[in-house]
Amino acid sequence: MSKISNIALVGLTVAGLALAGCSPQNQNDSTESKADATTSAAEKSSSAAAEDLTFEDAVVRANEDKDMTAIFGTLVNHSNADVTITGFSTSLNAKVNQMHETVDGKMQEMSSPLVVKAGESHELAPGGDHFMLMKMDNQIAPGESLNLKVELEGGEELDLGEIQTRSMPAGDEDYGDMAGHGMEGQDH
Ligand SMILES: [Cu+2]
Repeated sequence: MSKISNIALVGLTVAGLALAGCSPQNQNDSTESKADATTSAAEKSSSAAAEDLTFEDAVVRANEDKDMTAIFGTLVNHSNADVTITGFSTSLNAKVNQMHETVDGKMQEMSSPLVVKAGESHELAPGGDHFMLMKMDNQIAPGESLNLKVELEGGEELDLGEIQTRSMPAGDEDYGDMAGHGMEGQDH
């Protein structure tokens, strides 16, 4: 007796699952629903990517001479896959945007893309790695902000949002050497 009721219960459960699994598929039979499903899938994947990488404690160094400034903060990879950053751009439209590393106290362009390992973070700080902006059209004053986008390996662009400008003490970074380095190979 109990064996029969168990089988009946299993049969009901399977029927219930099959019904649940079927209903979205039935909607996809109409062309309109299919387009909706495709759109929401695309939105879902792009918003997931945006949440994978965040930029914490981000700050732009205020600079009044328009020659150069830098962006600092902590890149945090929330995903379980490495994120490779190959470049960046900002709403400030600097003529030169470079990812810099500091070697022996001197800034230079990174020799390889910046990899933020899965589940880890990477700090951009004065005296260390940073995003360098050079030859800006406009100065940026404290309190102003810019929008930062990073380019990922494979060509995808990720919007990291608005970053506030702040006055930061000079001297924690060797801008003097950088001025020479940054202008190398450029008409100036
Ligand atoms: Cu630099």
